[in-house]
Amino acid sequence: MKILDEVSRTLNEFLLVPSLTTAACTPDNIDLSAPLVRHRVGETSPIRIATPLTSAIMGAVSSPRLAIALAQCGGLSFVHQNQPYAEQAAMVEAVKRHKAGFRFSDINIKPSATLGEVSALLESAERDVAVVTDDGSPHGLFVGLISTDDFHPRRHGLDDSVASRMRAAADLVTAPPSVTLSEANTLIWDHRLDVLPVVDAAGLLHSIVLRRDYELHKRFRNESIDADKRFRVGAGVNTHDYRERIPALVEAGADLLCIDSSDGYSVWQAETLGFVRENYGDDVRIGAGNVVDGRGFRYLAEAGADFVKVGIGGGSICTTREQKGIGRGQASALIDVAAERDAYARETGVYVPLCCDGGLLTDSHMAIAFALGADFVMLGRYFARFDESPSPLVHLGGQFLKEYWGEGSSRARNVSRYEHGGGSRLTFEEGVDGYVPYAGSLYDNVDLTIAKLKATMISCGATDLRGFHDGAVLVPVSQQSFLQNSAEIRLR
Ligand code: MZP
Repeated sequence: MKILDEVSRTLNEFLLVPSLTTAACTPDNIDLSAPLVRHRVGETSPIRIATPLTSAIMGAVSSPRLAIALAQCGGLSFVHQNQPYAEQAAMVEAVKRHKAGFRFSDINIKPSATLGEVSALLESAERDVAVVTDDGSPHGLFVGLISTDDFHPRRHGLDDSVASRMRAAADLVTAPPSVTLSEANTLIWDHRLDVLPVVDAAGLLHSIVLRRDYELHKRFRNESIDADKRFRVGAGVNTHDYRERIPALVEAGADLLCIDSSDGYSVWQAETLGFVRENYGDDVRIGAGNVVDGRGFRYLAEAGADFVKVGIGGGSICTTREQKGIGRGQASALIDVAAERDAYARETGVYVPLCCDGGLLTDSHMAIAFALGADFVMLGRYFARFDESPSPLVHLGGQFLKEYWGEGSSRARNVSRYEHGGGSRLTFEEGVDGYVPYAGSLYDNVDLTIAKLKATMISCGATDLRGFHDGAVLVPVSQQSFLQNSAEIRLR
């Protein structure tokens, strides 16, 4: 027997102490991009995401709709594996079928060009967006966006609030294709529009023009897309049917795989990783987990894992700690595993990224996780609350709620994740089936989370996540100061 010389700590038990904020620390200058897969130290990871958020490998969370929305915001979803592999592969295909992003035109377009001419130009060049460089008006420059095929707000990454602003604008003012870009600009500014719908003679939406400083412009630069202009998507696999499931997912176009297990420190995971390396070399990328200490990390890293997922028992719907007495506070687990990741990188010259999975209940928990060394985070409860998650929206006791259930609950019966040696039966539950407060659109909430993470990094004098971790000064909070952190308690 061995008893660790520490207390198991959660993310809630730490605060960040600010460091010097320099002139370089502005929101636009902060880089939240993260490596997803192993790479040589000093080189760039072959798969990176612009926003370090991934969605949990859960039936209540990661559907094609959520995967597309999250990819549009720069993150990545892992489609769940608790279903026949043909159905999971179909979900991956559904994400990959959508054409991603906007192709920006480098054609120099004059403000005197009509909307109809610009549209034809873009169509022939197979581009979606024209940046108009000078319209000579006192209002300055603007970006003209002309969609060359049917305009769908979702397909073009517009969230609900933007789509409704667009509908409101269409009630207010529209322009025919004969209008010049310069005239369109004047209309935009006179009517204070974000978007100007261009409507043809039959009254059908033909294209739209965006105001120059339109925030959408930035979002498209962040989208998680492949070289072939498809949204990127990940998929969960298990250690049982991987010989059939992995080829099906690879064929469907999955960009990244992850072994989905509540306890990843097992020979079965090494075997699954071995299967991938043997059959695909480095062409297929696969993460493993979950582990909570350096031993688990090293075992999986040496077995070839592309990233390692950290966290046992911390998930919001998880009862593993009560049922089996297994787990570790998420902060303690991260501190231990991040130290091992860095030691492994020094010894081998190979960096294996860490994913902090489970129990991230607030945006500040995410900030603490990054400060403690997570490269990216995986979230279940967070995404389950949004419009885009597949779970039903219900109205109970005057409140809007979304259903959310654990993979170890009787509802999910994810036996391949919660193997108890009971064959295809779930011998006992390790998760609950409940509700989370409905929180609206993923797009709006991810924007808010990004704004908060950037604000934290600014206070800590960091401009990227690695610098944030390296320079972070953290302090454990006492029970008393923990209580004082709550404004509600201070106000009593
Ligand atoms: P959270 O974001 O809801 O706190 O946690 C999500 C994570 O909890 C998942 O990514 C997974 O690792 C874990 N999970 C999923 N189902 C269960 C369960 O039924 C669970 N116990 O712990």
